[in-house]
Amino acid sequence: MVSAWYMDDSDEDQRLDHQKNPPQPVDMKDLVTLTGVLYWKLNLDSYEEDGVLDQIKKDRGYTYEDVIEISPEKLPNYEEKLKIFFSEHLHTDEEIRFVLSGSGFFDVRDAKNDSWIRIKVEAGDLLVLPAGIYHRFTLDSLNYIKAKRFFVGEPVWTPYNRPADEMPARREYLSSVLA
Ligand code: KMT
Repeated sequence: MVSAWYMDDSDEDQRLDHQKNPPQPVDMKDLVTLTGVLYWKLNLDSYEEDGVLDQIKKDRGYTYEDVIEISPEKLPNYEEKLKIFFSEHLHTDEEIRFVLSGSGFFDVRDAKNDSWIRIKVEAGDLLVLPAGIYHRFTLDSLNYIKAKRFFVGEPVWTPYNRPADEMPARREYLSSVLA
């Protein structure tokens, strides 16, 4: 099950949970209001036939898909890629990930107060990060994730590292979440 919490400020290993003391959980219902992030839990045994994923793809116009597998053995330039994933950035399009196995953390900024919210994803979790949201990704201490990636049309993976406050995607994101 996906869960989310406000992160502590420690510089310890990015793969640790980084819960505050005491923990400050974020309800998934509140996550959409605070950040615009969307979340579905899919059934891994039936998602190919049960129509739930097909409907989401249809509703949101996802026409492209591939699979990314991240582990020291599977991903070329693993260390370099992980550094890029964990640098705070935004994209001009949604980032859509459906976790098939393994786990990891998507960190997103609370749009109002700029605090980090850590979202733990596991197998069956489908997450949509809106265009223009500042975010980053890390593996957890299990060091493995496999996920489907979706896109509307030809994929553009370009990250724009923070600061990117003047980009239209950023401005549009803020005005939709803070409205
Ligand atoms: C990205 O763009 O940050 C990634 O593709 C890494 C996360 S995929 C589980």
